[in-house]
Amino acid sequence: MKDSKDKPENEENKSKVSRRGFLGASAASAATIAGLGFSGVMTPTEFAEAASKARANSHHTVGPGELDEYYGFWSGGHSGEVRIIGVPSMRELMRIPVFNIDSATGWGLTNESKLIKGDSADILCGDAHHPHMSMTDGHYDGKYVFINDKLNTRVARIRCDVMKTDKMLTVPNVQAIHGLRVQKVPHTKYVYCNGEFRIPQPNDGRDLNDPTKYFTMFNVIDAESMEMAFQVIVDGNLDNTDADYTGRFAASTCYNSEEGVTLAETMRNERDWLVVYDIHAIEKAVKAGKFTTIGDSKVPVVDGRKKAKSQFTRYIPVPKSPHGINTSPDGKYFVANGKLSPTVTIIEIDKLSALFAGKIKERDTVVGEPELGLGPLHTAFDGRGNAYTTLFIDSQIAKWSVEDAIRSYKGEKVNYIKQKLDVHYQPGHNHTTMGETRDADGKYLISLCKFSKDRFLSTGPLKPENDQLIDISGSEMKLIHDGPTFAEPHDCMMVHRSKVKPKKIWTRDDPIFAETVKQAKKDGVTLEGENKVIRKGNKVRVYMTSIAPNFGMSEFNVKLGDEVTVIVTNLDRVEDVTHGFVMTQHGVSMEVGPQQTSSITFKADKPGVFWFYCHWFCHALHMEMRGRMLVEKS
Ligand code: RUQ
Ligand code: CUA
Repeated sequence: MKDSKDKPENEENKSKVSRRGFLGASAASAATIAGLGFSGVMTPTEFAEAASKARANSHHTVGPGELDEYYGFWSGGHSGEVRIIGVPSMRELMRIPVFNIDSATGWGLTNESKLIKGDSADILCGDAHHPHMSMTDGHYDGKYVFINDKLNTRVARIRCDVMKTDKMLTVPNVQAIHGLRVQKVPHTKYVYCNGEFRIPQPNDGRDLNDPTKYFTMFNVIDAESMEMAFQVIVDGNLDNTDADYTGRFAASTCYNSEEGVTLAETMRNERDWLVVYDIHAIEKAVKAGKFTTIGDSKVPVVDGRKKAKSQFTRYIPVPKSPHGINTSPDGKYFVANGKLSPTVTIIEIDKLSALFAGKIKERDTVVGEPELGLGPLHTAFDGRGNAYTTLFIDSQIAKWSVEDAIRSYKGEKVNYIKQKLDVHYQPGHNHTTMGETRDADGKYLISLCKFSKDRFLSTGPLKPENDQLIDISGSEMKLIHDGPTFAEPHDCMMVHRSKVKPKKIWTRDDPIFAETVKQAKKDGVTLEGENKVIRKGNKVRVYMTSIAPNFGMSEFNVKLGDEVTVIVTNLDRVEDVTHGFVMTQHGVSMEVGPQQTSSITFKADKPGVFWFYCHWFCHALHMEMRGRMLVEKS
């Protein structure tokens, strides 16, 4: 490439020069191509052929019809959903609507989904951040993925056998659930999640302008029942959280130790905290009835504030507005990421019992504080002793050795930084394959970059984010894929495909539609074959079956003003033959998978003929899969 200074400063040029890493990338592909035996100058066609050969030879390529090695569960951020991404192909395999509404599946519209959403059924948006899978003895067990909704203070659960949301809980007495992780050992009995914002308690109009009375809490949810187990009052604002590998401790990063309300107020202190919770001590107190409650809520609350001097918490000072907290897969360390400090803080988990016993001081648990670069946000591990920390401001990932950082803290002269890799741009979370479990396998690292700037064709003022895939299997990190994504993958987790076993078709006794089946029984309808209209006053229930390419009913009559519920049971047993049911002009749309029952309720608010049809392409006669609703004037 010619020196850009020789050329006029046109747009094209400017953008090339601004693309940091461009030269590096060209050099790398040139080297690969050279390895294929080309020499001298290539024609553009030769170059393209060589480049595609180089791609095909790479072991990261997943060809058409081949399967990925990992399931990735991606947060959809303020789109409110969760996405399943195949790794390493980075193909989007599925979207799981959670806190959003979804036109294709009818999530948020069907009776089954409204029942699952419960008290928040009429909330149509959400801000999903942290998807994490349940574990048994520190290994992923393929059962559930949990995810928070910061916006409406909810936690949802996805059942991995059907890849659908099956539970949702609004967490009481707190505002904005942010960090979320699961208990790793002995199994995921609890989901841990942080209430971020401090509010009056109860938040019923009292103490509006007296922030000294505000507080927030650490929240513990029973993973199986998805009901609150207990809450812990804390100082400051909780950010992220993680759990240890003994089952006894969890920890949250905590900023705003100043307990200020404005930005300037919250930035004064040089150090904030890592709050460590002794889950066993809290469980014991709750069992013994030593707790309070807030307002109308019955959830047990214990006081873990500093001034309470309890056995429930310890506050370890760490610099400065720490953000991510990550447990190393060997179970030895918590790593708190400094955000406004160029450091991360390594805390030895083995020392926590002594801290809780009062034998050592808070800072005595700190065994390392390596300086990595500007804006450290999150750290991931490869299971070989290396850590990878995102540097938001530097737009880099720093690879460093945990043990070397600890030796350096003791005064030895060692260079703990192994490599810094440019990413594009401003990374937030990063994650390694299996890296949050004992099975960290050090194959791939994902950098979830908040800005893509010039990496893709422009999509106007709103640009995609950029999820970059990095090969970490060798001694150096290698960037291998740019992946544009819609708002906003905060966080993800990658689990080996051997751990996840989805069903091929629904089973008729699935709890997701159990209530609908119960109602049918009350109505005396056999869902597996009967087509019937049942009227009670102005409430009409229309039961119909579907087998490609027919609905069990080609027409039904209702009266103007009726409340109509359509219940469709898909009798097909063939994998991948999903039907849909939509009613024209009524905002009615839902998925009906093989052997699934789905139902939806709407008002027949205009007289006339309305065609319903199947909107999920199912058969050569899919277009013909339809019928009429006749709405009589009265
Ligand atoms: S946070 S960019 Cu919502 Cu997970 Cu760190
Ligand atoms: Cu059934 Cu399309």
